[in-house]
Amino acid sequence: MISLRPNVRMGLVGLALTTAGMAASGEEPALKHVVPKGLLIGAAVSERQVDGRDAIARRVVTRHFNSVTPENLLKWRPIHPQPDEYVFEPADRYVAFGEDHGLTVIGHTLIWHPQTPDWVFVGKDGGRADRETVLSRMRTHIEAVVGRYRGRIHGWDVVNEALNDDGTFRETPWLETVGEEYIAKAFEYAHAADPEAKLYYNDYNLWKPEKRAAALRIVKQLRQRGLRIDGVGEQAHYMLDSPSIGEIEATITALAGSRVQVMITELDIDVLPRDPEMRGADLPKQAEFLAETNLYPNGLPKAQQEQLARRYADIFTLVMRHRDKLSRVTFWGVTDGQSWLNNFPLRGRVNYPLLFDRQGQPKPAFNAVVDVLKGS
Ligand code: 9MR
Repeated sequence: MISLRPNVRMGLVGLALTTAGMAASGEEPALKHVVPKGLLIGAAVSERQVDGRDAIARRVVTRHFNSVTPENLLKWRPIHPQPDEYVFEPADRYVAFGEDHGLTVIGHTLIWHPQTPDWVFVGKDGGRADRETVLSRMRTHIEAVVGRYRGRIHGWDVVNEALNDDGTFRETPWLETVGEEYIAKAFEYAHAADPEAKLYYNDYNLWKPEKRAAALRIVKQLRQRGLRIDGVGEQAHYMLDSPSIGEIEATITALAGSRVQVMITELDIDVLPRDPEMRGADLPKQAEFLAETNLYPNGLPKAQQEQLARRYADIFTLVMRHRDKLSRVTFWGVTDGQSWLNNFPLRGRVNYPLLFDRQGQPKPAFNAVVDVLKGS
């Protein structure tokens, strides 16, 4: 039974949804202790959290989660900015942090279109590099990064966001220079660099049937070539009212039907209006957009707080129903204050997409999730 009681720690909101008998915040149950056995529960972490500058979020991670994904520090640009330059220190600290706290360490991501430096695609003459050059750079990068953490990073998002929503291949420099085979090559090189590592394809909006079908074609084609693929991640950057639970459920069952591990890899719930075309820096009328959509600069009102809690409860009810098909649920961030959604599509909106508030305190949504996980 859900009841309302005043909670001083929820300062901005004033009231917290809580269940009868639930411990006060600070003594709340650890998520990792209430998830079903065999289901990993993770969070994307930043450099600041790993090295302790964001001590609040770091504490939340070590208390509540049993898996971590690096939000940015393993992407190509930060780790391999120049052909002969690798910056491994942040990633070394990330992997050691995961090991020190007994967390299942995930790698994100090897091949993506943003965050890849221009030099990867530039040839000797300054024009587009040819196919062989790009493939050789891809191989060198994957061997260096996957090889360095062999046996320590449990699974890799090998290719990220290769598809458009209509199921066609996204036109990226990878596709232009190598052709569709770039996906297979990335999986081949990753497997060679760490034969024990699990290998995943990761994308968003796989609840859209055309896109999901295309992701399943990727799985099938990799297998037809004898290549390893262990899982598919649905990122799950969701809204309060979309996609529907039915659409998410159809995604889980369809992916599981292809005998891959199904993972929810980047879960968050945007409570602010989105640009329907998902533009970022090129959004027109930015000042107006900011003024009209930054709806809750001083705290999330109670009604929306409850709506967020119900949305999370519905999602975790689904997770529980399909726990035999899901291997991991990872949130994209730890506390509301550091979520990427405060800066997307524009910097400076105040968003509330996660289970922990800006002080690292559990929100009503957290209590709702715990209720579902405990089966109450
Ligand atoms: O949250 C990440 C943000 O800090 C970065 O600026 C951005 C670009 O590298 O990537 C964000 O994470 C993305 C993830 O790597 C892939 N799926 C979408 C995520 C949100 O944009």
